[in-house]
Amino acid sequence: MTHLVYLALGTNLGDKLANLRSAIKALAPDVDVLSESGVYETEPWGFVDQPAFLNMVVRAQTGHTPVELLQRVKEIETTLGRTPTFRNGPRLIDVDILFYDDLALNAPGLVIPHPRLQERTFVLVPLADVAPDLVHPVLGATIAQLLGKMDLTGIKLFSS
Ligand code: PH2
Ligand code: MG
Ligand code: MG
Repeated sequence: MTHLVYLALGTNLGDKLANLRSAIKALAPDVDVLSESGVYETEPWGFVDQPAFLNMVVRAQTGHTPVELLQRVKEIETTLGRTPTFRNGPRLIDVDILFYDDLALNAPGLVIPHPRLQERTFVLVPLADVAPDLVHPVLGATIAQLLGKMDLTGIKLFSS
């Protein structure tokens, strides 16, 4: 049984583009990437006094359950060299599960869809590259509709 998932990637330390590439490479064979958004340079959100981020989104397939997928992405973050900081603080690599089929899950340590994606242009803009017509299973709006309400200052295409 394969499942369609969307993952958000973010990095603001070290060689950011290389961090994104390494994370995507490390997803195989557990997660089969079907398409990639552009890479966006984004102003830090939440805690502003830190370097700019690079953000992107991938659309992918996996045979893993949501919890297995979370364990796998956490392992990848650690293998790539992520060390604990603080909430919204700088990170070498962050891989977040945005959607898993049209599942709505609220488990300790794992909420799907990602509970804050609709507030974040650094997620919505790249997500709209790969899935503008995807309907958010809880909010009932498409990604393009969610993005339509947002102020797009502080985000620019870095590489497509
Ligand atoms: N991630 C955060 C907090 N703030 N800001 C930007 N621009 N991009 C991110 O990926 C990001 C952030 C926590 O995960
Ligand atoms: Mg995150
Ligand atoms: Mg995370």
